[in-house]
Amino acid sequence: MVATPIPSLDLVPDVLAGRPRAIARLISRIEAGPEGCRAALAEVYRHTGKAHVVGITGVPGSGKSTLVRALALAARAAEHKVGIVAVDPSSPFTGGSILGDRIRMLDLTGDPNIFIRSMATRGALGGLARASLDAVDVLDAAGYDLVLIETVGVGQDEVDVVRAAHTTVVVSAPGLGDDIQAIKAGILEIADIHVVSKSDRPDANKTIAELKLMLMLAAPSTTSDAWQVPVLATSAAQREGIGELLAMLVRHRAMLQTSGEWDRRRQRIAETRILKTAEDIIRSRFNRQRHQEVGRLVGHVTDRELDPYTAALALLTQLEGDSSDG
Ligand SMILES: Nc1nc2c(ncn2[C@@H]2O[C@H](COP(=O)(O)OP(=O)(O)OP(=O)(O)O)[C@@H](O)[C@H]2O)c(=O)[nH]1
Ligand SMILES: [Mg+2]
Repeated sequence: MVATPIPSLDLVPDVLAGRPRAIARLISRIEAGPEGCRAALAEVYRHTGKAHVVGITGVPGSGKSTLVRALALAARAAEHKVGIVAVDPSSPFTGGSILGDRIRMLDLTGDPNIFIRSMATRGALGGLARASLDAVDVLDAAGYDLVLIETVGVGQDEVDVVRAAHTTVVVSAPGLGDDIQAIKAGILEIADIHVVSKSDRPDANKTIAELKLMLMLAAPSTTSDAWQVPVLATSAAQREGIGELLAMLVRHRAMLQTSGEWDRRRQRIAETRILKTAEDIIRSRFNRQRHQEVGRLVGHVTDRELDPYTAALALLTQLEGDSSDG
């Protein structure tokens, strides 16, 4: 007999009490797939909505992980409980720094008021956005009042994840090429706060000037009456600008709340959550279905008895009929 694992729902009281082991376990189950923990997640969700969720994005190597770590330490010193969800890119092109991230983040562990989790994909397509945002829920419900999500600013899924935050920070860095990388990545306009990291480097001033110029040119879409998107210079290496960034996050949250934008963002986030979860359910149903149904259709399409379009519709019709679980 194999020992039966604790049902996910039974982990929830310990999660709500902020016990790191239970939090880590529940997040591992979320990563493995939502099937076994839907009741637990529903219960967790009822206890969310208290944390300030901050998305931190930027191109690979822009200094996000280092910044997140410095920011977490500063927030910790200011009596915050800080949760960190680092979204490991599933793309084989950007997977190289994962180990480095884990090493750099090591010195934060052991502090019960900082919880760090790197989300890994299961090698399956998609699902990372859903799992990451579910993990944010767990940390929120567990009492982490500041939750930082690090994602690389490449790929729709990653961008959707940071947009499911109350405040979005876009990190640019000197020394990564001539252009402002955020423009190329298409993430310039999602920023509530711009950070130019590695300000200890001599070429940082050029990056700051270029970014400010770009923002001026783009002014109508990037500023509102209530909020002028600031450009902050930080150096995680020299511990400079980190306190200012933390203060700016607090200011942004206050602005959201006084302007009414907070509620609009919460609605936008709720919408993203529904859509990402639905996508995930459809994708996993589809993948299951594929194995059962697609083999039969492959034969017909190979033999030219069916065209791919008709076969695809047949597959989808079959999928719709199988909507009892997921
Ligand atoms: N000079 C200087 N270098 C920094 C600073 N912060 C980060 N770096 C360096 O920049 C490189 C990338 O830093 P990371 O924090 O891993 O960047 P990242 O954006 O998380 O990278 P990915 O996760 O791969 O996208 C590392 O070699 C860091 O040592 C800083 O404040 N000053
Ligand atoms: Mg990183």
